[in-house]
Amino acid sequence: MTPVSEFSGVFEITAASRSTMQTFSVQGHLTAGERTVSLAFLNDYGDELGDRNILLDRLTVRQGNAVVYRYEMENLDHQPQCHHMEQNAFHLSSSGEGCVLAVPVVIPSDGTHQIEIAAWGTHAGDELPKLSVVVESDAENSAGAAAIRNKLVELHDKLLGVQVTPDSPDVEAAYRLFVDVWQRRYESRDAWFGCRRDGGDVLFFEGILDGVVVQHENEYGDRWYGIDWDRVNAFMGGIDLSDPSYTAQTWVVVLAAMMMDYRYLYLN
Ligand SMILES: [Ca+2]
Ligand SMILES: [Ca+2]
Repeated sequence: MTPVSEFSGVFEITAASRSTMQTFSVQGHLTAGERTVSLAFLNDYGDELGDRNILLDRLTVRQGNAVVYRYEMENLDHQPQCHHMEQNAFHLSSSGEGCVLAVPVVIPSDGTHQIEIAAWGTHAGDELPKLSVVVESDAENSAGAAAIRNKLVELHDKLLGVQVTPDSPDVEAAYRLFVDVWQRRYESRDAWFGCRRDGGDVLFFEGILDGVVVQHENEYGDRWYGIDWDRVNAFMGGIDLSDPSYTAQTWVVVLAAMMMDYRYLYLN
């Protein structure tokens, strides 16, 4: 859930050719105006036997039985590092953060809408290609904004011991921080952000993975500590670290800010 998300879905694509193309749909309430459908390929993979990719043919918006908007995906203007056009489709070949596609859609009138994506994939490895579809509006009135405010109300109760409402000043301030952090992360999506485990913080895995800090000793009796990278890499390889909408990283910052609040530090 991001500050702008309305409704969403994640789909596994079994179709492996244009002739067996599938249609995936999400449905929810939208108000009139220009909205965005954000599409992400969650699990790129490749080996000597093949390459996992997603091919997006078209996006259709329906209101009831009427088609109110249609977009051919090959017309999408996008940075070329993670795609090319093929078979009248947008060939999404990698899962990097910069590869999340923002497709503009025009919603003519308020009401329940169905967003349909016609797609197929190329298969490799032991998972099917996964497509994330998020319909987005704005950070003021979206369903995502309301859900984040409700979660902040709950956190104020749990962490700070205060009773607040979704529109009280405390929640407003925390929500503004959430939006600022999320926006900044979103705008810097192509930049590389390292993490502490690569910087040699030997206590990074404390409480997460036991015994990964190993003591070494040379023939002169000098001792030093290192990390058992085989175990660490096996552990990290089993974790899904994808955060295509940047919400996990944003919550980390917002939670850290709340835990520096005097009411968390001194009153509980
Ligand atoms: Ca097409
Ligand atoms: Ca690929």
